[in-house]
Amino acid sequence: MKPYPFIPLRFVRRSLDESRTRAKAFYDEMSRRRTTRHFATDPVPRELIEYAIRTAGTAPSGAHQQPWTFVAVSDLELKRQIREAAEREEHDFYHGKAPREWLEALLPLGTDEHKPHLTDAPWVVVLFRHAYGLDAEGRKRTYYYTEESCGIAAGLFIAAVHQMGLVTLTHTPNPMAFLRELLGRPSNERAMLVMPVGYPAADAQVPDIARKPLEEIALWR
Ligand code: IYR
Repeated sequence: MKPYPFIPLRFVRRSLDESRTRAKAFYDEMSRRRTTRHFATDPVPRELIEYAIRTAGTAPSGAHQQPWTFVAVSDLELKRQIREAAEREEHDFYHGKAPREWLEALLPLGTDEHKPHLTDAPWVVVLFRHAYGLDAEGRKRTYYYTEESCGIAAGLFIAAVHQMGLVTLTHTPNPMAFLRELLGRPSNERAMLVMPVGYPAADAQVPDIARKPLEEIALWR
């Protein structure tokens, strides 16, 4: 492949004061983000979902291969099909397939096989990871660090959703191969995360949990 042409970096150098203010404001905003399983059915305009996906698409990726597709589902019938298939898989997960240790780890969060958020939320966004590339002739092209790249993109998506005043939930049906079929995606794509997006229900609840403080997650050498 040919080298890309290089262009000057557009960069705004901020004063330290401004950086401090922005750093704190962004952290304060992100620290208010919570994952809830209780969604309102209130509609959300597609424009907002487009911005969240655009933001996700700004993620850095291995060799700039951008190995992601976001399928945004608002069609109620399709959401019903996703929910039905997910609940079937989850039922098996919670009733026999999951190792005891895994179920014990989930116990405090109170999750189960019922996934009403998949039909309550106005949007269900499914992130597909491209395990490899496919060119126009159907030849495979190796992609690099696709898990990391899609993980970063998902993080930016979640931040964007929060920033615009909506909530999302990272749902991982297990297994999730049914999504590729249901959403008609090609053989190189693997469903990675299902993210309902919308407003929280008026009576939405969240577990009373705390995040690890800085001292526990950072080391300075
Ligand atoms: N996929 C299941 C189980 C589950 C697993 C983890 I790790 C979670 O943090 C939460 C749920 C489900 O979505 O219920």
